Amino acid sequence: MAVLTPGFHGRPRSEHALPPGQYEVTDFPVLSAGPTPRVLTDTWTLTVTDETGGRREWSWAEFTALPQERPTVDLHCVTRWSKFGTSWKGVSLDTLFADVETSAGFVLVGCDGGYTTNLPVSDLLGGKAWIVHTYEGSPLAPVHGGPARLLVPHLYLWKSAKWVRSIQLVTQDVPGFWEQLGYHDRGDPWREQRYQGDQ
Ligand SMILES: Nc1nc2c(c(=O)[nH]1)N[C@H]1C(S)=C(S)[C@@H](COP(=O)(O)O)O[C@H]1N2
Ligand SMILES: [Mo]
Repeated sequence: MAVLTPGFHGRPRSEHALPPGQYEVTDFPVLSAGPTPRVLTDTWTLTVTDETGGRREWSWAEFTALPQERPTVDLHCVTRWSKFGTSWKGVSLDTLFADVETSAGFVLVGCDGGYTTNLPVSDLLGGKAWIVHTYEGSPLAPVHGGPARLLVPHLYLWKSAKWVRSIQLVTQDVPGFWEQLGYHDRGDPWREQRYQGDQ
Protein backbone atom coordinates (compact mmCIF):
# COMPACT_ATOMS: atom_id res chain seq x y z
CA MET A 1 0.00 0.00 0.00
CA ALA A 2 1.31 3.43 -0.84
CA VAL A 3 1.62 5.81 2.07
CA LEU A 4 0.95 9.35 1.00
CA THR A 5 1.99 12.24 3.19
CA PRO A 6 0.11 15.43 2.39
CA GLY A 7 2.44 18.06 1.02
CA PHE A 8 5.26 15.61 0.35
CA HIS A 9 5.74 14.72 -3.29
CA GLY A 10 9.05 12.88 -3.06
CA ARG A 11 11.38 13.01 -6.02
CA PRO A 12 9.96 15.35 -8.65
CA ARG A 13 8.63 13.42 -11.58
CA SER A 14 11.01 13.87 -14.49
CA GLU A 15 9.61 15.87 -17.38
CA HIS A 16 12.16 14.16 -19.63
CA ALA A 17 11.25 11.37 -21.98
CA LEU A 18 13.29 8.90 -23.99
CA PRO A 19 12.54 8.64 -27.69
CA PRO A 20 12.13 5.06 -28.98
CA GLY A 21 15.31 2.97 -29.04
CA GLN A 22 17.31 5.39 -26.86
CA TYR A 23 18.94 4.98 -23.43
CA GLU A 24 19.97 7.69 -20.95
CA VAL A 25 23.61 8.61 -20.28
CA THR A 26 24.92 11.01 -17.67
CA ASP A 27 28.35 11.60 -19.20
CA PHE A 28 28.74 13.61 -22.41
CA PRO A 29 30.10 11.35 -25.15
CA VAL A 30 32.19 12.90 -27.94
CA LEU A 31 31.38 11.91 -31.51
CA SER A 32 33.44 13.49 -34.25
CA ALA A 33 34.08 12.26 -37.78
CA GLY A 34 37.61 13.70 -37.74
CA PRO A 35 40.11 15.55 -35.56
CA THR A 36 39.07 18.54 -33.45
CA PRO A 37 39.96 21.64 -35.47
CA ARG A 38 41.79 24.50 -33.80
CA VAL A 39 39.44 27.46 -34.12
CA LEU A 40 40.52 30.95 -33.08
CA THR A 41 37.82 33.45 -32.19
CA ASP A 42 39.86 36.42 -33.46
CA THR A 43 39.51 35.17 -37.05
CA TRP A 44 36.17 33.36 -36.59
CA THR A 45 33.18 34.53 -38.59
CA LEU A 46 29.67 33.20 -38.97
CA THR A 47 28.23 33.61 -42.45
CA VAL A 48 24.65 33.28 -43.66
CA THR A 49 24.26 33.33 -47.44
CA ASP A 50 20.93 33.34 -49.21
CA GLU A 51 19.98 31.70 -52.49
CA THR A 52 20.71 34.90 -54.45
CA GLY A 53 24.24 35.26 -53.03
CA GLY A 54 23.26 37.85 -50.42
CA ARG A 55 25.47 37.52 -47.40
CA ARG A 56 25.44 38.38 -43.69
CA GLU A 57 28.52 37.94 -41.59
CA TRP A 58 29.25 38.28 -37.87
CA SER A 59 32.64 38.45 -36.20
CA TRP A 60 33.01 36.79 -32.80
CA ALA A 61 32.51 40.17 -31.10
CA GLU A 62 29.40 40.87 -33.16
CA PHE A 63 27.99 37.38 -32.62
CA THR A 64 28.45 37.46 -28.85
CA ALA A 65 26.88 40.96 -28.72
CA LEU A 66 23.60 39.64 -30.21
CA PRO A 67 20.70 38.88 -27.82
CA GLN A 68 21.54 35.70 -25.92
CA GLU A 69 19.23 32.85 -24.89
CA ARG A 70 19.74 30.08 -22.34
CA PRO A 71 18.06 26.89 -23.53
CA THR A 72 18.02 23.75 -21.34
CA VAL A 73 17.35 20.79 -23.61
CA ASP A 74 17.63 17.02 -23.98
CA LEU A 75 20.07 15.61 -26.56
CA HIS A 76 19.43 12.48 -28.63
CA CYS A 77 22.23 10.83 -30.63
CA VAL A 78 21.44 8.37 -33.39
CA THR A 79 23.96 5.96 -31.76
CA ARG A 80 21.17 5.62 -29.12
CA TRP A 81 22.37 7.69 -26.18
CA SER A 82 20.25 10.55 -24.85
CA LYS A 83 21.37 13.14 -22.33
CA PHE A 84 18.77 15.04 -20.33
CA GLY A 85 18.77 18.64 -19.16
CA THR A 86 21.81 20.15 -20.86
CA SER A 87 22.14 23.94 -20.41
CA TRP A 88 23.52 26.21 -23.07
CA LYS A 89 23.90 29.86 -23.95
CA GLY A 90 23.86 31.27 -27.43
CA VAL A 91 21.99 33.04 -30.19
CA SER A 92 18.67 31.85 -31.59
CA LEU A 93 18.53 31.19 -35.33
CA ASP A 94 15.47 33.47 -35.30
CA THR A 95 17.79 36.30 -34.31
CA LEU A 96 20.37 35.42 -36.96
CA PHE A 97 17.70 35.15 -39.68
CA ALA A 98 15.75 38.26 -38.61
CA ASP A 99 17.07 40.40 -41.48
CA VAL A 100 17.50 37.59 -43.99
CA GLU A 101 14.98 37.63 -46.80
CA THR A 102 14.70 34.24 -48.40
CA SER A 103 12.27 31.91 -50.03
CA ALA A 104 14.71 28.98 -49.78
CA GLY A 105 13.39 25.92 -47.98
CA PHE A 106 16.66 24.33 -46.87
CA VAL A 107 20.08 25.06 -45.45
CA LEU A 108 23.45 23.42 -45.81
CA VAL A 109 25.53 24.05 -42.69
CA GLY A 110 29.33 24.20 -43.01
CA CYS A 111 32.03 23.81 -40.35
CA ASP A 112 35.72 24.16 -39.72
CA GLY A 113 37.10 20.74 -40.61
CA GLY A 114 34.72 20.28 -43.53
CA TYR A 115 31.69 18.63 -41.88
CA THR A 116 28.32 19.52 -43.36
CA THR A 117 24.70 18.80 -42.52
CA ASN A 118 21.42 19.81 -44.14
CA LEU A 119 18.16 20.90 -42.57
CA PRO A 120 14.82 22.40 -43.60
CA VAL A 121 14.69 26.10 -42.69
CA SER A 122 11.52 25.34 -40.70
CA ASP A 123 13.58 23.22 -38.26
CA LEU A 124 15.82 26.22 -37.48
CA LEU A 125 13.11 28.84 -36.81
CA GLY A 126 10.47 29.27 -34.12
CA GLY A 127 12.70 28.96 -31.04
CA LYS A 128 13.96 25.48 -31.94
CA ALA A 129 17.64 26.07 -32.80
CA TRP A 130 20.59 28.09 -31.56
CA ILE A 131 24.26 28.67 -32.20
CA VAL A 132 25.73 28.12 -28.75
CA HIS A 133 29.10 29.02 -27.28
CA THR A 134 28.60 28.20 -23.58
CA TYR A 135 27.81 24.81 -22.02
CA GLU A 136 26.84 24.50 -18.32
CA GLY A 137 28.20 28.00 -17.69
CA SER A 138 31.63 27.51 -19.26
CA PRO A 139 33.01 28.20 -22.74
CA LEU A 140 32.10 25.24 -24.96
CA ALA A 141 35.00 22.76 -25.03
CA PRO A 142 36.68 22.29 -28.43
CA VAL A 143 35.78 18.55 -28.56
CA HIS A 144 32.10 19.47 -28.23
CA GLY A 145 32.31 22.10 -30.98
CA GLY A 146 33.82 25.13 -29.28
CA PRO A 147 34.01 27.97 -29.83
CA ALA A 148 30.50 27.61 -31.30
CA ARG A 149 28.18 24.88 -32.53
CA LEU A 150 24.70 24.59 -33.88
CA LEU A 151 22.17 23.15 -31.40
CA VAL A 152 19.01 21.62 -32.86
CA PRO A 153 17.87 19.43 -29.99
CA HIS A 154 14.57 18.24 -31.49
CA LEU A 155 16.53 16.36 -34.17
CA TYR A 156 19.24 13.69 -33.81
CA LEU A 157 22.49 15.26 -32.66
CA TRP A 158 24.37 14.83 -35.96
CA LYS A 159 22.36 17.88 -37.14
CA SER A 160 23.96 19.95 -34.34
CA ALA A 161 27.08 20.83 -36.31
CA LYS A 162 30.19 21.49 -34.21
CA TRP A 163 32.65 24.28 -35.14
CA VAL A 164 29.92 25.88 -37.25
CA ARG A 165 30.97 28.67 -39.63
CA SER A 166 28.39 28.93 -42.39
CA ILE A 167 24.72 28.52 -43.12
CA GLN A 168 23.88 28.43 -46.79
CA LEU A 169 20.24 28.85 -47.80
CA VAL A 170 19.40 26.63 -50.77
CA THR A 171 16.22 26.08 -52.74
CA GLN A 172 16.96 22.37 -53.29
CA ASP A 173 17.88 20.09 -50.38
CA VAL A 174 21.58 19.11 -50.51
CA PRO A 175 22.61 16.10 -48.40
CA GLY A 176 25.37 16.70 -45.85
CA PHE A 177 28.15 14.43 -44.57
CA TRP A 178 26.12 11.76 -42.75
CA GLU A 179 23.09 12.20 -44.97
CA GLN A 180 25.22 11.24 -48.02
CA LEU A 181 26.36 8.15 -46.08
CA GLY A 182 22.82 6.89 -45.59
CA TYR A 183 21.50 8.73 -42.55
CA HIS A 184 17.99 10.15 -42.69
CA ASP A 185 17.46 13.50 -44.33
CA ARG A 186 15.56 14.96 -41.36
CA GLY A 187 16.40 12.80 -38.32
CA ASP A 188 13.43 13.20 -35.96
CA PRO A 189 14.21 10.98 -32.93
CA TRP A 190 10.53 10.69 -31.93
CA ARG A 191 9.76 9.16 -35.33
CA GLU A 192 13.01 7.17 -35.18
CA GLN A 193 14.21 8.60 -38.49
CA ARG A 194 17.72 7.10 -38.30
CA TYR A 195 18.47 5.97 -41.84
CA GLN A 196 17.32 6.80 -45.32
CA GLY A 197 14.16 4.86 -45.95
CA ASP A 198 12.90 5.13 -42.37
CA GLN A 199 9.35 6.56 -42.60
N1 LIG B 1 31.67 19.54 -37.32
C1 LIG B 1 31.15 18.41 -36.85
N2 LIG B 1 29.97 18.45 -36.20
C2 LIG B 1 29.43 17.32 -35.71
C3 LIG B 1 30.06 16.07 -35.90
C4 LIG B 1 31.29 16.05 -36.59
O1 LIG B 1 31.91 15.00 -36.80
N3 LIG B 1 31.81 17.24 -37.04
N4 LIG B 1 29.45 14.92 -35.42
C5 LIG B 1 28.00 14.98 -35.24
C6 LIG B 1 27.50 13.83 -34.53
S1 LIG B 1 27.33 12.40 -35.41
C7 LIG B 1 27.09 13.91 -33.24
S2 LIG B 1 26.32 12.62 -32.47
C8 LIG B 1 27.33 15.14 -32.44
C9 LIG B 1 28.14 14.80 -31.22
O2 LIG B 1 28.32 15.92 -30.43
P1 LIG B 1 29.24 15.78 -29.16
O3 LIG B 1 30.58 15.26 -29.62
O4 LIG B 1 29.30 17.13 -28.55
O5 LIG B 1 28.55 14.76 -28.28
O6 LIG B 1 27.99 16.15 -33.17
C10 LIG B 1 27.60 16.25 -34.50
N5 LIG B 1 28.25 17.41 -35.06
MO1 LIG C 1 26.07 10.98 -34.06
